[in-house]
Amino acid sequence: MLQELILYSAQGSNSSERVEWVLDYKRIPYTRIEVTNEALHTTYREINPFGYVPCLAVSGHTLVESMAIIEYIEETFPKDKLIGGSALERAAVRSVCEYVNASIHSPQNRTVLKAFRPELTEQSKRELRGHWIATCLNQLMGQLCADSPFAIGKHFSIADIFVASIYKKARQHGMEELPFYQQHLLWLRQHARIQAAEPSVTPF
Ligand SMILES: N[C@@H](CCC(=O)N[C@@H](CS)C(=O)NCC(=O)O)C(=O)O
Repeated sequence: MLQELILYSAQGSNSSERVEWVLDYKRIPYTRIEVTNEALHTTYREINPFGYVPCLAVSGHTLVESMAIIEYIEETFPKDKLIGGSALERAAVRSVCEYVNASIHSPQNRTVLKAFRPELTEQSKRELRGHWIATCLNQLMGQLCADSPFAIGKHFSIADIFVASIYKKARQHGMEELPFYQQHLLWLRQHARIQAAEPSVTPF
């Protein structure tokens, strides 16, 4: 029997967007619950004590951390692989995702900036976040799209999802277009199935 999946998500959440893109690409049914900003700091703590989205509830378990959630989805719904190819290629996919998740996304997280740079205005925080993402993306560029217009190897993978989502986040923070990443995003959108699964409603 198909297990019921409940995804706790939030509009504008980069980490949640990754998981939604994976679930929708694989056409896995799930119930999406929008966690409000207020709930993030109050009632939602009972579901995820870290106070972060996304969180996936499955068979009485709650899974946190987008990378762990996506690995779980990939293992339990192996059709339409998103971490495929040789062991080396899979390692390369995971490296890109970890770089985006741990090195790009985490330091510019709202909670982190609030703790370390409480003096900044909202506008300065946005600029700092956008600038940080763009700087890191420029460093990452040399490792991407070596064998095809997809981020790693010749097929769509979670590396494409992580990269495209964080690039859109930089644009939302006001960063100018980065031609390499814009081209990558447009390439993904040329594939009907990938585009149909893209959760973002942003114009970028
Ligand atoms: N490494 C975590 C990051 C999760 C995370 O940072 N979530 C953000 C939204 S993208 C969040 O819930 N922030 C709540 C807050 O800052 O109060 C993951 O990949 O799931």
